[in-house]
Amino acid sequence: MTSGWRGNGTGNSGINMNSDGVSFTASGDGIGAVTDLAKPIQLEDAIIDMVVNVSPEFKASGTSLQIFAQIKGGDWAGEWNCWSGNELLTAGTDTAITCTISEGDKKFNQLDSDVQIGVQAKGTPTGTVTIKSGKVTLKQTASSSSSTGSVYSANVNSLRELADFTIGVAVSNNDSPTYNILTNASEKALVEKHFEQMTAGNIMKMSYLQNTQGNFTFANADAFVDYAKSKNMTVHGHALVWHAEYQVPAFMKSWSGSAADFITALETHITTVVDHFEAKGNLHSWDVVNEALTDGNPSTFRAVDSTFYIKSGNSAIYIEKAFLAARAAAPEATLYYNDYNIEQNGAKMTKLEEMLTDFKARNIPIDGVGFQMHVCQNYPSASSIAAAMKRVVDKGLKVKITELDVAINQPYCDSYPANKVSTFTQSIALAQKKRYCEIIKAYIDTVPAALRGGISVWGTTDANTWLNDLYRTEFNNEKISWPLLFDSNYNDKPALRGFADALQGVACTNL
Ligand code: 9MR
Repeated sequence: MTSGWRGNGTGNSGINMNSDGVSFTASGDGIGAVTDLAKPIQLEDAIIDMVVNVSPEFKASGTSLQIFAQIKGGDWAGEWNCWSGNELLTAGTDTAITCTISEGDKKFNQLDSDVQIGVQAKGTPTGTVTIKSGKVTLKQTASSSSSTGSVYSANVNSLRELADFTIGVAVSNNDSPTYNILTNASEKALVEKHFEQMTAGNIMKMSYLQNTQGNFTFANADAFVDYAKSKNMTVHGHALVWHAEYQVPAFMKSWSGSAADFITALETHITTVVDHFEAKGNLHSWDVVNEALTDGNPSTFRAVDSTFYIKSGNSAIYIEKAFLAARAAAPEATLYYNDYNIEQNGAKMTKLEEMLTDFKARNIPIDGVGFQMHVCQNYPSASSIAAAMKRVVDKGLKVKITELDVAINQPYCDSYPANKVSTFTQSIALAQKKRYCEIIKAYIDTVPAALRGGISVWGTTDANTWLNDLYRTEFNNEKISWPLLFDSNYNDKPALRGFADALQGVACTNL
């Protein structure tokens, strides 16, 4: 834990926060460490679990610890009955202690005040106490579709502060009037609190930037990138070249000139766009080519459904040309090839590996692979994900998770619709928490720090995910994919806690 805690108690000499936890010197009765849970917070009947480690001096002093919760301001009412006696503690050994917050008058369901929770020494202590981890489990269900107003708190002050690699999120600008990051205060608040990098969900794709040949329209993307910059966030550029029908400019689709001129037009797009955003100063990475491989076995370069392949003279040469143009325009930027399903470690990864080997042999500049990671709740396994990432790591290339989401319902997941989930129950929310944790853990365990390009989630809340749009018919217009870290009302989901647990080295559980 590196932030969010402070000392409490008269004469507290302060706390020490490092990767080991939060420590304080127990120099007197009531000395301890606390952290805030922001209102509104329904803490009544919540369980606070902590893992603590006390020094031999503390143990020898015979004193106890007390987890407590306290409503800030006013008369600072609190829960003080949670004793962890000295006999429960072993010097130098991690020990779990717990407290159920319970007050008859329910004043811990707070709308008006923040609540602080923490642990303090009682009696005449000496020595030090380290809080290795802390968890708050709220009583109410974690249903994100509930309209009861119940709110889950993942107790994460800021996700980005827990990670030593970049934590990002895809957001909209004018492609979604409702969820526009520039006008929706809730989007802004959430993005600014938890993330340090934004990816444009759509507006930096080709047709948004050069719909007609030679006519570049940067205003929307500029506003997006400038906003990020004003909040000290970087932008991950997405995507310079993508075959998907809806965003390939018409002039490219209907290209009737030579293949060589088509490649030149493609290079012009890349050079103009990368040059433009280089000048901003907060865009240092690009998805240069997106989804150029098929899902077949064996996988091949996409052909019949790719304007780029066809107009390049039925050739995949456009891929290397794109990387060369991007590198020329941005010598320092990190250049990624980005794709989906490669985490399943199959034929597609084999084809990708082949391309990486070939690029390396011929000095085609590429720095890493973007794993989109639109995954199911139960597939692929964390070990398959790790194995696929290792294949990229073994090439000495960076791995960035670029579009993470974990679908509860998805037509290609879990025998849908036979196993369709109709209600996002607490147990499903907690299973998703564990799944997020295991994915992040697989990434941390597999990708060495120097090769971590970071992790971005593909959207903020369950209300605004591409899955709801794409599968509108299958989902009968309901928003039932529930794939993200925040519910439709911008509240934390257990998934956020799972993400944080992995970052903090806490075991992945569905508790
Ligand atoms: O989130 C994007 C959605 O709003 C668009 O309609 C869609 C177009 O196909 O693209 C979505 O983002 C995709 C991303 O650009 C590339 N990887 C897959 C993403 C989900 O489809």
